[in-house]
Amino acid sequence: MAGEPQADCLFCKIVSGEVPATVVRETDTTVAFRDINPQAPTHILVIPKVHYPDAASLAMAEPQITADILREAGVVAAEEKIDGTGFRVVFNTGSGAGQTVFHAHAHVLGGRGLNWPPG
Ligand code: DGP
Repeated sequence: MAGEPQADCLFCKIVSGEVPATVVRETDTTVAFRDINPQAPTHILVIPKVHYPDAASLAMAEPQITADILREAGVVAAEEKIDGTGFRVVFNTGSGAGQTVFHAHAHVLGGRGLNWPPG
């Protein structure tokens, strides 16, 4: 059923605690944890507890949880003190855009200069 945990999903296992992660924040609907392969001094992933394969499908089904993720991205950025200099929120969507884990997630990146356009 849509939104249900998937047995083969890494981020569902982080939500359940089966796979450990460095969790920095948790709400009723979201978990935020440090990326295992950071691309910036601060690199945190904010994910919904429900399973959708990407941000677009999450937004169609669960607009409030999508908003929760954006709110949490801002809260995490403030807690990490990267909001003053600027930070980036990225939803890689599809393998051609670099998505490797097919459970919706926002990357929150900051703590260094961030070029535009991204690679
Ligand atoms: P993406 O490529 O947009 O699908 O981002 C997936 C991110 O997930 C990538 O930056 C690395 C991160 N990642 C992969 N496996 C793990 C893990 O086991 N733990 C943590 N904390 N992050 C992971």
